[in-house]
Amino acid sequence: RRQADWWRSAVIYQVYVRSFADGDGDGTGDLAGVRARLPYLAELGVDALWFNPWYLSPMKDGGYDVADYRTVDPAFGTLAEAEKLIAEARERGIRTIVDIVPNHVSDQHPWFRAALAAGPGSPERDLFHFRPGRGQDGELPPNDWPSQFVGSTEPVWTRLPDGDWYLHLFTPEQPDLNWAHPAVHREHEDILRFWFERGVEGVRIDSAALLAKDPDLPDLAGAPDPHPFVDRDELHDVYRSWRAVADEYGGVFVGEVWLPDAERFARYLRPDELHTAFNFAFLSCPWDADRLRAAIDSTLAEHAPVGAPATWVLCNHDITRTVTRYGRADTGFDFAAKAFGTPTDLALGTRRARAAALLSLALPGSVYLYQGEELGLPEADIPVDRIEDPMHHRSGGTDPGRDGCRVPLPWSADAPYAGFGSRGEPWLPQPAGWAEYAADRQERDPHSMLTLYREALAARPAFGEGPLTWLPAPEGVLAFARADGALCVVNLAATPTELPAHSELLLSSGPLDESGRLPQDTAVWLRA
Ligand code: TEU
Repeated sequence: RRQADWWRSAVIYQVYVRSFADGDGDGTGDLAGVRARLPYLAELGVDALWFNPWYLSPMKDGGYDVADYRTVDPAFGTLAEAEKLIAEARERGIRTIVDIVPNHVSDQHPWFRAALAAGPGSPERDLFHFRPGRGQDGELPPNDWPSQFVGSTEPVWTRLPDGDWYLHLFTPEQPDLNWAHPAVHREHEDILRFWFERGVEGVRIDSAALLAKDPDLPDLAGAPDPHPFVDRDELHDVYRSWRAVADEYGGVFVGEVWLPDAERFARYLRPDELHTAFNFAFLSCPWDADRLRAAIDSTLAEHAPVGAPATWVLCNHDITRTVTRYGRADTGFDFAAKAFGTPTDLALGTRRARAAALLSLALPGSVYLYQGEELGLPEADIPVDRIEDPMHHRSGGTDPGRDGCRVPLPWSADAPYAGFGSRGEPWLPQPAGWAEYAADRQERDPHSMLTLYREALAARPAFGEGPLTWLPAPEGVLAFARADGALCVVNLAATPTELPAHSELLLSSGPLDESGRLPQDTAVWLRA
């Protein structure tokens, strides 16, 4: 594989720093913790690490409220330590991807503080979206836009004592930047350079389809076309400029582009725009052979014309953990709208998650692996008085929010707090039984999720870079070959299925039956 094209088929591990590993023992994950666990990540076999925002932040939205992009939050470490981490990872052949949040900043960012101080009509306010309200006394928000937090019905406008309202698609502590202002463009290109110069090789772009706004900020009622804040054409000029910056450094982008329309999505992946974007198709796909095959086919079809590799995502820091999702009757349909107390069959979910891991790792393209997925962690029930996620608080308490997939990782079965930190209680409580998932225990277990992931990442090069060909298979069975002669078969049907004759078994997500057939919810990798 050409080094320059590493991102076309990489396995990228997502590090939610706050919950990954705690180096200083205060109960919050940090860069020291990540550095100490680099041997674990190298052993796992990942190609790159994507770090959720590690910048200075009041943490009103887990660091997606950035107060200063050029400072590492003191809870996580220092800039010097980030540079060390990037270099040490590279020595182990692991690349670093940082996360940029261009739609908004923290309300503690110097720009927003200056805008507040400067008052209505000031040039400082032009960097954001400040407007007078509607109604007799300006007491009504300037428009009817809905919150971009699933489950929240709160307004996206907040009124200041001076009468002005400001726009925030997420929380009030995350004011939206005005992308019609040239200073906003210059600042972000500088931020990209800042991190590329520190050895970063990739950048994730948060909420990548939301930044541009219609300057008139029209109501959504009346269905203005084009949409006033989703997928606007101006964005493509932004990403073309960013691409030119990335190309100077050989850096790559992955965009968080949530768009239902395949053709509109693919526009972000044109050769002079983003290299890749997250494909969330599996998150809303039920565990059903026909539906999965359709999701795979449409994903590959939408990427092919622009020549961009597909990406495969089973989970991230916003999504119900995979073993839990697959253990629920409504598997995958309702991944974002969460509910308390949904019945879950974890044994079933775990079997399916193991099969899904082999399925996604066998497909053409790159794969994102969210920390803890390799341990088969379930979604945790967080006691309501401990939930921090603003999504919960802004839903009026009806939505459990996303903390259930952000619980500090279990490293050692016999250590306090399952080896996360040592002195301080973890920032989110670990549920009973968490130590059973500890990495050190799974390392010694040939049937653990961790062992499966290690073996899969080691065997994955067998699939090569070539295209996918579907093979004839019974109802409920997915079978495909890749150009290099490796095969993947997944059985979702109740009846066990025969494996192709004269093939060598490379890896299996679970035991075959006594006649050597593949049982339900099991996947295998074979060499023809
Ligand atoms: O998420 C973007 C986004 O649109 C989310 O609201 C998403 O729809 C939701 O989390 C699904 O459950 C990104 C980040 O990934 C998220 O963590 C941030 O809260 C959000 O942007 C604001 O920066």
